[in-house]
Amino acid sequence: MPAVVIVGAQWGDEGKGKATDLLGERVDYVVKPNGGNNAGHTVVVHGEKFELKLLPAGILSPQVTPVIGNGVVVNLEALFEEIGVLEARGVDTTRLRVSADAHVVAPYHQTLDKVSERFLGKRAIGTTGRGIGPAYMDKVGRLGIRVQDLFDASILRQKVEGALRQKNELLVKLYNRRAIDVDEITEALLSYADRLRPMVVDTVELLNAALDRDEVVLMEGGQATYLDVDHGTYPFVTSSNPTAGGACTGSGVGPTRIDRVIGIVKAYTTRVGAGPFPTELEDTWGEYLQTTGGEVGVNTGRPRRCGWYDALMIRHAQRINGFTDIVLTKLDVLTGIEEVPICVAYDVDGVLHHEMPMTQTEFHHAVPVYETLPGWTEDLSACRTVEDLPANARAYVERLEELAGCRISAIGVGPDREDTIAVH
Ligand code: 2SA
Ligand code: GDP
Ligand code: MG
Repeated sequence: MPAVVIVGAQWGDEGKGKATDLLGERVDYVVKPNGGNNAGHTVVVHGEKFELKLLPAGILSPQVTPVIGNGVVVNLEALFEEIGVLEARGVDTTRLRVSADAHVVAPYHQTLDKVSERFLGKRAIGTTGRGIGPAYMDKVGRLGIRVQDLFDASILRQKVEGALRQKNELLVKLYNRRAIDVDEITEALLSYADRLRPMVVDTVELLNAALDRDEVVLMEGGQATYLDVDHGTYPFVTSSNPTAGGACTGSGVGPTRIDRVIGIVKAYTTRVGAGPFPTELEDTWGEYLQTTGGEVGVNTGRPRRCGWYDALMIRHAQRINGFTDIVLTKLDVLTGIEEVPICVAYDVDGVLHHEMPMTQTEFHHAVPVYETLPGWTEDLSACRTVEDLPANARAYVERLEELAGCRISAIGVGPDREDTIAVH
């Protein structure tokens, strides 16, 4: 079996971590192709809760080799902290492999993330403050520091000097901050070199050789489709490509080797940070979904904004990513709601849209048009087949499948690995 890609279809936190962990039993490599420690997954294994940020969810499956791909931006302090926490809980992390081409998030990236958000005022993106945007800006601007640079002290110093020349101008003159010292940063980065060395390999070769041996490589996109810098709700996006195409560039696995793209779709919608959100509920229903769904950011502890399911977004995500199938998560959270609304169109200044509008202005003005389906009151957590689901829950799933134009191959009915229905 070949390469499989997992993509979030909404604004993140759809349950990608659980889906990856679930598939982990049948895969050999789990690759993180984009993002950094702005991600956050909660994975529950036999009742034990693990919170992962930078590490791919595959780290929890002993037979899986977890890989940090070239498209990731790595905060080394965060990496070793996370490794330390997992090791203390008995998880073996020695299988971890890191691409020599991945970029490093330096302390000044975090400083710049925070000051630039403050500078934006009301127009702030609501970033995670982890320095992700500035690290990707340096990558594209050819001022980045790569993991391999840590193994050549003189090159590293030159690169840090080059990056700081520009940044110190910005920090001192524009943001009224003190200049950052080249030696201090160089030494700080070099202090990780020895620990990092054994993990660093040519991951492109590693992954393609595994595929040549018919091993299974799972690529797990961080964040989600509508946080994609190209396809998301720009500028309220992250600075990488979490969509299926980004999994190829972020791992060095060619598109012809991928034969399954799984869209992870929550049975309702959530978003952390600023930006438009047509089906957002700013009433007691919003609070209900937030509380019942436990919708709090893993990484920053921010409460997630909540709203009803948006069928236009999922159909558009299906186009961008070419999903072969969808994993629907958190269906159990909707239990007890008498009538479940599904957004099937937008009213944009009096004009009805049945597909995602072309411009951001229209999306900002979109007022959801709902159809409602009868709800269910039965507890879903023990359901293991589609037939176990109450008829109304089944009808809701079937309607979502129809609106998405894509097969739903699994349904989440609880946070644990076991709380899943495989659809045959
Ligand atoms: P950034 O920090 O530059 O990537 O922020 C830019 C936007 O991307 C959003 N973003 C996220 N949205 C949902 N979940 C994310 N990760 C954490 C999690 C969230 C947390 O998985 O639980 O703990 O807050 C994530 N990472 C980035 C962010 O909110 C901005 O809108
Ligand atoms: P990710 O960023 O996409 O991996 O998602 P997060 O881990 O940030 O958020 C998803 C949350 O939903 C986590 O707390 C999961 O444990 C939980 N979860 C995943 N699938 C289900 C499900 O089917 N039902 C319920 N109730 N919780 C789920
Ligand atoms: Mg998350």
